Amino acid sequence: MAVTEVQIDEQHAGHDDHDHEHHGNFVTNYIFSQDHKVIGKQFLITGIFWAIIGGGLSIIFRLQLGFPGIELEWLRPLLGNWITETGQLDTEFYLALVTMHGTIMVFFVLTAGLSGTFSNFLIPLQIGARDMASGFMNMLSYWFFFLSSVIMFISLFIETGPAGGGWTIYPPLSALPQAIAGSGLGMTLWLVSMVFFIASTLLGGINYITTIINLRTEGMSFTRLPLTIWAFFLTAILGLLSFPVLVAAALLLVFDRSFGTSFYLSDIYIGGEALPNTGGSPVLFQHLFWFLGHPEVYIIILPALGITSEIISTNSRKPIFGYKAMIGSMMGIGVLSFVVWAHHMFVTGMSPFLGSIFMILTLVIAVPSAIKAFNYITTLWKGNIRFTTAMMFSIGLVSLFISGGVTGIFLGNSALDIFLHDTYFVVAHFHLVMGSSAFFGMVAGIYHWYPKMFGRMLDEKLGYVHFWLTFVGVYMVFFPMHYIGIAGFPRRYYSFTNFDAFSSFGDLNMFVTVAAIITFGAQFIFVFNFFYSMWRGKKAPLNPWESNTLEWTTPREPGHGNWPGKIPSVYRWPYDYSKPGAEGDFIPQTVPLSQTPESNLPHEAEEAKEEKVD
Ligand code: HEM
Ligand SMILES: [Cu+2]
Repeated sequence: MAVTEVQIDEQHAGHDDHDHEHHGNFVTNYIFSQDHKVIGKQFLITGIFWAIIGGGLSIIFRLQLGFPGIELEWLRPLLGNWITETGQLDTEFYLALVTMHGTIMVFFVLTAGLSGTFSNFLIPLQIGARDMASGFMNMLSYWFFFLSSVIMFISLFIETGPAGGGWTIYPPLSALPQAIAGSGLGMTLWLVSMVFFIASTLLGGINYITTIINLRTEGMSFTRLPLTIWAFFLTAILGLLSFPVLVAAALLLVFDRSFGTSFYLSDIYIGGEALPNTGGSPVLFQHLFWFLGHPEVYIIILPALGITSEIISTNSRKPIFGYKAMIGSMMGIGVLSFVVWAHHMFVTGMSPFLGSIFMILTLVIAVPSAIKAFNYITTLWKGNIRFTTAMMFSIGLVSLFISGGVTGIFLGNSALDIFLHDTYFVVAHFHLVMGSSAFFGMVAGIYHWYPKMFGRMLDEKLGYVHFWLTFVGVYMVFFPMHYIGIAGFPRRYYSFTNFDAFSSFGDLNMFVTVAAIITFGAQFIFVFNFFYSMWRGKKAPLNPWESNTLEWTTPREPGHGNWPGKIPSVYRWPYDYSKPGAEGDFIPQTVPLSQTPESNLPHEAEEAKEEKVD
């Protein structure tokens, strides 16, 4: 199937002498499109929509944390009965807000919005393919995500409210519909939505892997792939191996909820009455959840790291430092990410011996993570740095990844974690290392590839303002959380003012809330820039960042099939920047070695002799 399709496209593209598709109608071109570029943009726009919702929800619960008991009557038109008669935020709705914020950010924004966007958009363009292996599956992948989004969105508006058991949906809270309001229909919709979401991820992942293995253009060996592609490739493999386990966990949860089984339930008393369930274990759920959950955090960060590699190298005008070490460390992270999950469960009463095994494995992950951080810094070192907005966000990512990674080493020690678990210290850790870093990677990617996506440039001045407000903002929001966390401030509490011990946290919490509002507000500068530039931005030159990779050899707005004529062949790796002896400071991948004798390294001179150029 795929083969014939590709051939047809080849012919079609040969005749196509202008940039736009000239057949199909609006629906097939922009809605049910099978073109990877359109699908990538669909993921992006849906992701931006969810980021605004997810961010907005966090502002509502931050208001309660920063100003306990604050009067929120003005939100009644939006939240209805979730504002109590006395004008405060409902306690159970607070839990629903935290749950939905986490779910939306982790899955809809930083998985679908990040990986979905850039894997789709960049894989064919950077490996030199006309499209994904299966355009149809790719389209399904987006529409499953869309369906999942619609269901999750509906759950925000039902009478009993959305799921409220945390983004990790631990039973028994999630298993007993009578537990809290959100454990009823809201939880059911959460589960249904996630099953569609996982189907979407798997369809996408299979496609990414197949495309990267089979459809690379001539000369594009694995050791000539840009690191973005390596990152998307490994991410897709992680997703394919881990998401099905979440389906299993969810399915058993559905059985417990609706069909009277006891996989996760045992010895539960409600109002003095014992429930009939015996023999199950809520800890089983945690094992299944985190077997996905931990790889998931790397599914989120790896694409962002790949994007960063590409942007930092291009804008340092230097080859990426340690290309093979970067690939090796991503593989190392990938393998290790499957054997550390129980570090989220040190306090479940596991044997200290088992805990120490997971502790050692967890701390080993710090090694490949540190290799990546060092390689970014050594790439920057003595580079001829161009501070584009994308570059600023990429350097910002490196900073955030290090700041957040360091506290992972604290948490990875089981003895320390018993004290820190479920405090704001954990919240600080993962918001820096995953939340903010991956968000920075995503935004960097948008600034860098926007010219390819929309044929126009984003405004760089607005970009700078956006960067500085966001960079300072996220540190102001998440850094103080370490202090209140170490002091014992717990996560997922509606109210902390009832305890004397916690009364001293008021000031920092207020500071964090104000910073969060400013940081969230700053994102609208970006949203404006994004939509305004689509119509009014400066027209993009063909290769605005003077980059080596293949996507910049396509027309300004590539049509279906990406290259009007033959797909270009590739003769070198993508990081020939500032090569000694070369004329310019970059040599695109499409320039044969035999044309650059002045800059070839000895082994390249050998290769050049055998090179077939067409
Ligand atoms: C040096 C590497 C890292 C180590 C040793 C580490 C260790 C840990 C540990 C032990 C916890 C559990 C804390 C607790 O709940 O008590 C944790 C939580 C978490 N980590 Fe990391 N981490 C590292 C890097 C990362 C990275 C790179 C990401 C994401 C990209 C990440 C995302 C998370 C998330 C999302 C949670 C909290 C999940 C939740 O309870 O809701 N971590 N980390
Ligand atoms: Cu983990």
